[in-house]
Amino acid sequence: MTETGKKVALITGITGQSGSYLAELLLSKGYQVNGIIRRSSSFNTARIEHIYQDPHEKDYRFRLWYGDLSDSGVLLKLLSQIQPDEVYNLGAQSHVKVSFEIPEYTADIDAIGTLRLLEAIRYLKSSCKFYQASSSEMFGSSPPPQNEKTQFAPRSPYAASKVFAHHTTVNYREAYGIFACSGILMNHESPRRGETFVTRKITHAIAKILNKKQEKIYLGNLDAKRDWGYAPDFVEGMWMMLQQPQADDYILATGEMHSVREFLEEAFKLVDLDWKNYVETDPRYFRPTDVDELRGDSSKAKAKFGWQPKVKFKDLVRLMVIEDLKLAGLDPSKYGLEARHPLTATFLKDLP
Ligand code: NAP
Ligand code: F7E
Repeated sequence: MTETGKKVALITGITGQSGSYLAELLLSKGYQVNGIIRRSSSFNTARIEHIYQDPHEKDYRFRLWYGDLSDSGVLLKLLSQIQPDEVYNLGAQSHVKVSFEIPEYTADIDAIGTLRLLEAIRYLKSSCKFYQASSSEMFGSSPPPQNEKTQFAPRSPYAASKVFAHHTTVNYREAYGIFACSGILMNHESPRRGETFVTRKITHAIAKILNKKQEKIYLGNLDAKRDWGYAPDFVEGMWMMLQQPQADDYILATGEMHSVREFLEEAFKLVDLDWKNYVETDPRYFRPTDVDELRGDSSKAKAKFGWQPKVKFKDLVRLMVIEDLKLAGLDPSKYGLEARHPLTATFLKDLP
């Protein structure tokens, strides 16, 4: 708590898709939000520029600190300096395909990075609550529907690292009484999704195709099926987990499953194009092992704290296409689409 009674949050991965929405959500709830960012030779803060605040202000509501999940010393220092009430560990090398190319780095950040943070919390005897960004990728080859009891069967260095981080989170809860929750989240997307993840790659390409700046889109496995939800819905679930009387692990999911091919069909149809004329497969986008089917069962989160996603597949595709058209300077109404989808997140309208 700050002297003026604000709850204090610390977010790793604040520059990422979910970190940026979570920061907005916490600000709208009156938190002081602190985020760890990596030093980079060019700016990587585009997703949080709209909430940036001059660091010289007293009783600030938003501040960024340099750090890295590979650096135990800085994690210890920041935890003891910031004294957070809630820590959200969203930082990760989050790209599954890339994890096959840089497996050791992925494990260092996604697995050992989580251990470093939990160990710093334990060492400092901090009473903060801890959220771990676990992933449905951990289920790998276990068939759907996946729930909290489904066996983990990871199919990538990314997934194996997240399994380690999940078990470490549970262990630190049991061994040291830390209020540590593992949120096992199915894929969540948004207009802020990185452009190399398949949903955004498609909606981004559609805008470029319409602008005649791209002719084809090259993809890998079109048969993979995912449970795609909307990132702002999911960050609300993260926060809700930490407000419960006891720490626990929860799945967040929409319960719907669609293939990459279905995503293509739905997205191209919105701008009156046939996806088959624009898509080619390129072996470089296939993974040595992929996850075939993910469809989550989030009935525990619904029963315990009433979490339910507001945005399902069709609305998600539509709002991502609309936002990418706008970003490319195109008018969505030319395609019969509204200028802003009614379900697009607006956490900041309540900013105190
Ligand atoms: P994202 O957009 O890729 O963001 C990842 C964040 O982690 C970025 O802020 C990145 O910083 C930061 N990061 C990377 N390496 C780091 C390091 N060495 N030290 C500190 N921070 C580092 O991912 P996201 O989609 O927001 O996902 C957030 C978290 O949820 C991740 O842990 C991801 O694995 C997990 N997750 C995501 C999904 C999903 O579908 N989105 C589902 C389940 C779980 P830079 O900006 O500097 O790169
Ligand atoms: O792939 C197939 C690909 O990279 C989805 C991360 O946020 O969600 C994400 O991981 C599917 C896979 O997401 C391309 O093979 C086809 O089967 O968008 P993606 P992901 O691997 O599911 C989980 C839950 C996380 O935790 C991760 O952090 O789409 N696919 N063609 C392709 N995928 C990509 N990226 N690019 C293609 O060209």
